[in-house]
Amino acid sequence: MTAFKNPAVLLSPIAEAVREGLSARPKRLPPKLFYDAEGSRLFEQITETPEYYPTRTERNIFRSFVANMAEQAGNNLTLVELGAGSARKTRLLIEALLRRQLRLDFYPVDVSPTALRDALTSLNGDYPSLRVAPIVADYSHGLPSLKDFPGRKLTLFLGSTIGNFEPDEACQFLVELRRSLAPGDALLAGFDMVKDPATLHAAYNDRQGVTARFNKNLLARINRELGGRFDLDSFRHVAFWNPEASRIEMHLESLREQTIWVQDLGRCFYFAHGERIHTENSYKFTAAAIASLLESSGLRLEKTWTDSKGWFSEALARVP
Ligand code: SAH
Ligand code: AVI
Repeated sequence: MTAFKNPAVLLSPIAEAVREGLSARPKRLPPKLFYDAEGSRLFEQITETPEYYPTRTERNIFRSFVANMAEQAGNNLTLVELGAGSARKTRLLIEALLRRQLRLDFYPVDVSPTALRDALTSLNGDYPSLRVAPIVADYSHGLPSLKDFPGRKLTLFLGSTIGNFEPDEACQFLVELRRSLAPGDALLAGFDMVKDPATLHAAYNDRQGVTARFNKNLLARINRELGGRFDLDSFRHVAFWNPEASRIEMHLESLREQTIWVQDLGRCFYFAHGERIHTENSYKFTAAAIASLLESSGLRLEKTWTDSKGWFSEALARVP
């Protein structure tokens, strides 16, 4: 009998998504592919640009209301954070919870090991009664079974990352989240609000070009991981507000007609001059849209907090 051996070279986990997305019409790539080590680094840099207001605004909401948020969330909580990234803002909530309970377990979940390493290094050691247990996982492929984690859960989904789902996917995701939690558990989610188009446009077209580099890193990642031959200078970053769909759209536009070879996929992809790859939607919300999304997912909206300009909102919802 011939013994079966696993092949020594595994195809990168992004291969199927890239093959499928670049074969689609119009071409698309899922935004979760942004976050390799370089993408996570660039995202952190975006949050520091003067134009990208969401992170700063959400942090200010936390600074103003975190004690009230912690009180509303409940007692003796276990903290889970989806798409935690470097978890910088989460510190404020961790400190507020640790003022109310003796110890805290924190499970940051992220597809990016680099981001989680960052979270772990920045938190560990600072809080003796905090235990951090990072989980590398893709939350769009089934959530970790949160019911198995001890205690009453507070799940965080910050930064308006929920806005990177299509509306039906966001609802489905929340239904799945509700089912993976127990009655009485809570969700604290951040939502970026609809605002004047110039502010929205600037946030995704920063003057230093960090968002453009973040977007183009998708092509660089295909080059690194799949032996792609993309010339980054022959694509341009395109981001605009689509008022009908209430979303910012990001695309990469081919500046000439070209055919790109991707070694590990064993094929090339044709681009017409001006053809775009749709790389991200970032939906923006109204108070009514937040209430309707949470309620149609079977969650009970308890309280919202916002900044003085109404640019960003934090919503606490509970599993009935
Ligand atoms: N919550 C942080 C980071 C937001 S950036 C903040 O508010 O600043 C979005 C984060 O979600 C990234 O760290 C990215 O790696 C992660 N992410 C995106 N799609 C994901 C997926 N499908 N599964 C798990 N993590 C994902
Ligand atoms: C993570 N997510 C909510 C960000 C957003 O604003 O949609 C990702 C991002 N894309 C471009 N800039 C930031």
